[in-house]
Formats: sequence, structure tokens, C-alpha cells
Amino acid sequence: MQLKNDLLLRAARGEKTERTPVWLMRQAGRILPEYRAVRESLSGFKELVETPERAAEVTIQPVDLLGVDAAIIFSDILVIPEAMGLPYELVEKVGPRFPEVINSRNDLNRLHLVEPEEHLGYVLDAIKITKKELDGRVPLIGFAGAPWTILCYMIEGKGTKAWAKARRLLWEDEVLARTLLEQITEATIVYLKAQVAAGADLVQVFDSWAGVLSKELYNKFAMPYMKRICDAITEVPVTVFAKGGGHFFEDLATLNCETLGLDWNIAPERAREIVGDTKTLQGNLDPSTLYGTHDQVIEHTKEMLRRFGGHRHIANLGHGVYPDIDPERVRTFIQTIKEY
Ligand code: 1CP
Repeated sequence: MQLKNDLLLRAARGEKTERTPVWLMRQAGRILPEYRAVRESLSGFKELVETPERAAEVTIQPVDLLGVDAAIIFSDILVIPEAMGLPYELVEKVGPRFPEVINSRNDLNRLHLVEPEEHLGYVLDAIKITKKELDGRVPLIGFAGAPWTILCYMIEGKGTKAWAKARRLLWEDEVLARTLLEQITEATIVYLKAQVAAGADLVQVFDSWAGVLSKELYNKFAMPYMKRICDAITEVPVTVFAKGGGHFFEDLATLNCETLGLDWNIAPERAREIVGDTKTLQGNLDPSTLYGTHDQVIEHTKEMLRRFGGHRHIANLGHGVYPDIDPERVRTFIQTIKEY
């Protein structure tokens, strides 16, 4: 189907656009009272993710209520470990928890190959319903976690600051680490391809915990798998967001992806110098800026747009929008970009 607003896709491919497209990481959920209303009508986050009609509904909310140039399917990166055999729970006000984790090579026996239609059919159905209901208004973004970030959760069982247990594994049992990374990579490729077949117009790979690895370890334990994913997804543009990865940005620039996401700690000018005109850059306003006043949001958003130079840029925050940010400030951010 022909998209009415294809700014995101044209920007990703490096084509000229009338203006810079904008969307926000974590735009679905969290900040919108309309999301919380849907969430409270169900037993919890997981039921929402696993009920395709309701997941589609909250996916479209930011398009209607905030005016973003893309929707991102409402799901979570943790559906992949679950599909592989390690279920997650979402504990209210605490976060994700895995009752069982991978502690030894023996634990790999618990994992199995992922068949997207069988294990993740609810995500694919949500994508199909969303596409139908969007009716071509804006593109739909599919996503998955990067192998390193998914390994972090499968080893630790919950979010941590330093991911020391996961990093310890890289030194203590390289064979286990690599076997697990391989399995996650295979699952991620078939999953992303199934999302595209269901209707995703672009896919983003979130390497949220990239920043805890040195350049050396990232190149050893993350890059080979990121490369495999980028090389495998040829159907739609691919965005790689490696948060905290400024110290190996030169390496990320070699990936076969259309767009690289930037967090707020890397200067747009430096990123542009490294990638030249070969890639689109996405980002990177510090999300905390949206705690500022209306005028401060306008000023800093304009400054960001100026620094990216208006070509091959997709405007976004440098990470997900924080849950307690006033949706009015988000609207100001979006409006400033649309009017620039
Ligand atoms: O816009 C959107 O909200 C789309 C849906 C979305 C996405 C893209 C959710 C819903 N999660 C994600 C990705 C995700 N999940 C990432 C990568 C992006 C990032 O770095 O922010 C990560 C690391 C997770 C893991 C996760 N799931 C966390 C982080 C915990 C930690 O380790 O610090 C949390 C809190 C969740 C639960 C979750 N996922 C999504 C929502 C809206 C929530 C909160 C549940 C709720 O209160 O409704």
C-alpha cells in the first residue's frame, strides 16, 4: 500500500525530504494517560503485549495524539528470550524479571529454535492489525533487541547497572557466550523477517546496553552478530541504535544498515564526519531536556536540528522518553521539528 507520509523511509534511504521526520523511542505507552487507561483495563503489561487488538490500539495512540511520523509496534525486546524458552514476568514498579536464567552450558538445553508464527504470532497479528488501522498514514517500525543486550537479560534475569555477570561470562566461558549469541542472532533474524512479512516498513535493533562494553569487547562479542543481522535484513531499511556506543562509532559505521541512532553523548558533527553521506543519523536530544520549560524545549530542539544539518536526519531523543515527562513538552518537541 502507498504511504501518505513516507518521510521516515525516504530519510532512511537518503532521499530528499521536505522536512525532518520525527518519532520518539518509547513513544507508545508510558507518558500517555490514554495508554494507562488501556493498560489498567487489562491484567498487566504482558496481557497488553499479547492481545493484538489492544497492542495495535496503543501503537496508534501516539500517531493520533502526538502527531509523530511513524508508529512503533507495541511489544518488548524480551519476547525473544521467552520465545527461545526463558519466560519473563513484568513486576509492577520493579521491571522485568526472569525466573530462570542461563548459568551454565547445560542450561542451553532449555532453549529451542524460534518459529515466529508459532511462538510470536501475537506480535505478527498486532503488526497486521496496526497496518490495517493505520491505513497508510505513517510507516510502522518493527524492532528487536540486539544479541548482546538480550544476552544480558538471559544471564542476569533482570536489569542491572553494570551487567557484571554478563560481562564476566565473556571472560570465563567464551564458548557459552558465543553459543548463546549465535542462537539469539538466528532467532532475531527470523523474527525480524517475520515482522517485515507481516507489514513492518523499517526495523530497529536496540543495543541498549552496548555502552558497558569496551571497544575491544564490543568488536569481539557484539559486532559479528550485528553484522549478520544487518546483512540478513535486505527487505526494508534497518536502524541500529547502540546506546553508549560513541567510543566505537567508527565500527558501527561499517554495518550494512541505513540508519545509526545516536544517544545524547555523541556530537552530531562527529557522527556525520565518521559516516559521511553513507548513512542517516537518528536522534539525539537529551530526553531530560523535556523537563525544561516550553521555550527551553524549542531552543534546544532547534539547536539539535541545526547541528544535524537537515539532511539524512531522523529527529528523535537520545533514548526513550521518560515516563513522567509532560506530553505537552513532547508535543512542543514534535511541533518545533515540523515547523523548522
Ligand atoms: O514506544 C514504545 O513504548 C514501544 C514499545 C517498547 C519498546 C520499543 C517497549 C514497551 N519496550 C521496548 C524496548 C525495550 N524493552 C528496550 C529497548 C529500548 C530501550 O533501551 O529503552 C529494553 C531495554 C526493554 C526492557 C524493558 N522492558 C525495560 C527496561 C528494564 C531495564 O532493564 O532497565 C522495561 C521497564 C520493560 C517493560 C516495558 N516495555 C515497554 C513498556 C511500556 C514497559 C513498561 C511497562 C508498563 O509500565 O506499561
